[in-house]
Amino acid sequence: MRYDVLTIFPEMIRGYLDEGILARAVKRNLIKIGITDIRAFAKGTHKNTDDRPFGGGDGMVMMPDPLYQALDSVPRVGEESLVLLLTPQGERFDQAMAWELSTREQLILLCGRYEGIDERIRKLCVDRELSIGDYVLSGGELAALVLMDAVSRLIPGVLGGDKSTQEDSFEDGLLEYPQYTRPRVFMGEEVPAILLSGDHEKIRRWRRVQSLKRTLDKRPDLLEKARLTPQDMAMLEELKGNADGN
Ligand code: 4HQ
Repeated sequence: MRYDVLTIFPEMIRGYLDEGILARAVKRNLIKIGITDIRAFAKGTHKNTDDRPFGGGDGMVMMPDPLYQALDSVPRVGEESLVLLLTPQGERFDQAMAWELSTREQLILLCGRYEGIDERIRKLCVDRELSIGDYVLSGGELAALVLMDAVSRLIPGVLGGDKSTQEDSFEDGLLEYPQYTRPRVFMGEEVPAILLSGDHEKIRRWRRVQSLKRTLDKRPDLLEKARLTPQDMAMLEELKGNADGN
């Protein structure tokens, strides 16, 4: 996977990518990340990338020319490259979309600032508009980082073992079961005895029940899309029967 991020704040992207899972993935050549400074394509002594909106009103709009030139400067790899714009108006980014995007050869991420970008860039250059959630960010940079993080961990080899990807939250559409590590007693709170039993089949079942309980309790909306076995369904019916099942 190759990502190209277009931004007027390249340091914001670099800072995050210098550490952690993504940095390791870059070192191992599992992903490549190009950062393009939109300001490098701005003209005039002030190198402006934004201007006042036609028709008046508050705020500034990113000018089309620097964005167009910046996009034009990005080398296209393969036939599978996509230009994505991060915007609250986009389709909601979720785990299913992360899987879908992870099969692309190249993702070009356009990060807007201010009130957004000139509409003609959207029309001429953008393949898909994505939103990471219903809130307003100060720019698309954090959204681009969120997307790159979620997509990269689905690329084989980016996480340690391949299995952890599958077992993680959302891969079956359920929330994670509770986790414990040493010590066995912390502030008087004990680790559930079953986890110390060594009975792996019992532990597996306990964890599944915990995942189902949590999802029912905290995010019942997720159950509609979850991948559930007949046993899961039966367990859910039982859990729903309990007044306030804990
Ligand atoms: N933005 N998901 C960029 C967002 C956003 C979101 C606000 C993006 C401002 C200029 N991006 N503009 N939510 O809030 O992706």
